Amino acid sequence: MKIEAISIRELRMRLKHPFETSFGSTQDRHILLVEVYSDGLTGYGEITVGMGPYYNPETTGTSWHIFCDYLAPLVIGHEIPSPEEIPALLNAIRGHEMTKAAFENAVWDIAAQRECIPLASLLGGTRKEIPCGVSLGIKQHIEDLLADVQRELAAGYQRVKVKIKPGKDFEVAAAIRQRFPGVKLMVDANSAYTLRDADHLRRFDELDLLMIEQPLEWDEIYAHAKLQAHLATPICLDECIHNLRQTEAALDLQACRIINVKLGRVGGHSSARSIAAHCAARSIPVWCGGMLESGVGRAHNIAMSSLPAFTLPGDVSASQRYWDEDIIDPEVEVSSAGMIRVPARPGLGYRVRRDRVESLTVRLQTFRASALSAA
Ligand code: OSB
Ligand code: MG
Repeated sequence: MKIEAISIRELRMRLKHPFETSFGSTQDRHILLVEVYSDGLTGYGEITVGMGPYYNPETTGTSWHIFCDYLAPLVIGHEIPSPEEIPALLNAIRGHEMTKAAFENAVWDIAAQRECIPLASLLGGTRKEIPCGVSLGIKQHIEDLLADVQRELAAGYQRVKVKIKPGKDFEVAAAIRQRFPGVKLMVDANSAYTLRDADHLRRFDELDLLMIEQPLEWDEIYAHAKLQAHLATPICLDECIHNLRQTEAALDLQACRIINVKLGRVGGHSSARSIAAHCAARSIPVWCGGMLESGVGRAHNIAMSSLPAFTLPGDVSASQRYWDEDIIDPEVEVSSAGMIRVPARPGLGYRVRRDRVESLTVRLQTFRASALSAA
């Protein structure tokens, strides 16, 4: 397919509630949407970046810059045989995985529309519905968090993840375990600890957690191997994993027993699929993480989660947990059994609400193949 035009736009959307992690609190989201045009079709991707460089090094500002000044000129007017060729095409750009992922994923959306099949099927997905968990932010008062857990379990969610940070960790998880003895529970530290905290982290072994997510530094695989040898609780890596090579290294080093796959962090569907397949071959469970996405990013997460390797409930949950009004129709809904139905319509399987997208847009840049060749 020929990349005839591409655009990047920034939308402002406000989360219903602030979301706090060990690296900070977010409520106002600056959503970057990418649209790719080819053969009369439009594909959508979302750059799942945060406003500041706190989860990973990318920011809204760097994504805009890399997309407009480096990525768009590299791909505009190109004939792309298959979306799987895109990582090689973008290889010259080091890092900036979230920025590259949005473009690649939009091309996957077009490829699925061309074949008139759901994106999930094109990726090799087999699940008709996916199991869902929730990620709960840090709360000032433990009673508020316990009420959150109560509400999400009543809504049907199958597992609960709580954010932790030094000073708000063991007691928080212990209180949830005590109040909800049977709940599938895990914690996510977002890199808030170091190996010096190994004995402290070992206390979590009492709490029968599914896993502890990314306890140590965001770029440090080896220290996680030392920590995993010290803990009974499985470590799940999030921030550390950007590609298949790092996945192989982490598994060879026994730095974790579970991997959180995020489409943005690993650079798009091709990379995510290769990581998932590698983990499945080594009997390592994977699940789909979230980045407080709009409906577009969420729809891509649902398609990826339909792959057979995704055996654990992910952080993919209902639109209404985040937004008063999403930008897709229908919104993502979760059944009382805690499942999301994988759409059977072609492409992403949700209609992007153009009118709503336009009204939320604060900046827009478009690149056209014709304009480029005329210049
Ligand atoms: O570490 O999984 C994370 C949100 C922003 C940045 C990092 C993370 C998260 C979440 C939210 O946990 C998951 C969601 O989208 O609900
Ligand atoms: Mg995480």
